[in-house]
Amino acid sequence: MTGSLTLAARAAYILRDNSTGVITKASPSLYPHQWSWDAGFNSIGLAAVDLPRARRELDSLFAGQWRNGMVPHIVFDPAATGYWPGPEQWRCSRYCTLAPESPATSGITDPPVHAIAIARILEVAAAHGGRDNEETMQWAAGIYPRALAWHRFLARERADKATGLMTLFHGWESGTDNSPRWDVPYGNVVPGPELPTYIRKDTAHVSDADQRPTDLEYDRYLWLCEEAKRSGYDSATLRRTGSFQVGDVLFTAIYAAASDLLADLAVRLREPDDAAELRDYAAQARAAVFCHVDEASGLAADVDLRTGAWLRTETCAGFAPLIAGRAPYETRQRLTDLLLGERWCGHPALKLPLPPSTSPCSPAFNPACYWRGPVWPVFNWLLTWALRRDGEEVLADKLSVIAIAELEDGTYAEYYHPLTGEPLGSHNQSWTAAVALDWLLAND
Ligand code: 2M8
Repeated sequence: MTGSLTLAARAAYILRDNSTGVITKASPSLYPHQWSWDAGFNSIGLAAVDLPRARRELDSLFAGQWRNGMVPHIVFDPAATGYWPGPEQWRCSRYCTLAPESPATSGITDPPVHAIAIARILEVAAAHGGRDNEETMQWAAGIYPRALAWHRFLARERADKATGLMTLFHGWESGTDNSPRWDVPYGNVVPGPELPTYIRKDTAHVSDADQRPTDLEYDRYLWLCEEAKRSGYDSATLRRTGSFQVGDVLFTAIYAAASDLLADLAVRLREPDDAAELRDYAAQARAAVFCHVDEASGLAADVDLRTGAWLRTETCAGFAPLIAGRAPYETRQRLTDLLLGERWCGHPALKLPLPPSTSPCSPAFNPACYWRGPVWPVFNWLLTWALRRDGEEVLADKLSVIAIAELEDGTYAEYYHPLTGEPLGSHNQSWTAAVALDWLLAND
């Protein structure tokens, strides 16, 4: 018990230390700004220790929302240095009238976990009762129209007509940047001579540059930023011109789950038309995810929208139907068996039975490199949250206990080596601390 309280206290200190007073930096030096889906997870962790700060975290993120409803993937802290590409590369308000001038933001988006966060914050507040609950309900009513505009933006501008999946124009939009799920579509991204020269900053913040994406990958990342900028940050133009266009099953599943929760909030706020609209978004997104389950592997497959080809690399995104919710019984059963089986958590070489970002059986598995193999605590949280939501408490509890055991060294790393348990990437990563807080405290 003392052990878990010490671990929780350390996690709370990390979130305090990473706070600028306005935002929570995704990590102290590697990511000194506010990332969109990190902010969602961070607010969930903050709810366990400081409800007003949890609410402020989402408020400060939505201060960067664009006039078309898009929540950008980064809201920049004007005082922070040391991250590249920064606001001077994106220059969003210069290239698109829909971007706010202040705060400066990036021009792409991130997985829509925010309604999941709002629902979790409301749950924690309801358990407190009294004034905390009232204030949080008032806050939820205030942020709701912004969250609705965000979900409408995705339905309007990103739902692919052919597959129903959410379209991404940059691997960063998936949050799983260099995952091998994107290797084939990235092969189509050929940086032109206009690619600006640049100096990477990220590799200076990790103990070994091999834990980060390669220089070729960074050329492609920057090239896609240039493409987005040239399109005026416009989805319709990018559908014609973008050299990277994928339908992402995990992003779509998160959207389905979040739309359902936002619909529940709409009901509480007596907005039945909105609720019906959001349920419809959820149903369509969920159906798209279920339609892309690969018969042979049992995992969901992304789609390269430029060719229509399914992308079948065995990554943790393949468990998307479990996140989407309401999966048909057989799909759910097969996926949980797969999760616990030898290709995933049951692989004999793993230090702990937790899902790596790529299956150790895949030829693409690289255990020390970023999204190509390490275990990501934040993904484990999403999975345990979804399992618990669907009544799979026993499995959710079992995975949470193991996921906490991985964090016992107190480094709160960004990701962990699945074969040795070594902490990798950034240490004191906010979302790792945040999910630990939720696991350790919020279910008490
Ligand atoms: C990582 O991505 C950023 C680019 O957005 C980077 O490498 O510079 C990803 O893990 C992403 O999912 C995460 O939101 C971000 C901040 O933690 O870092």
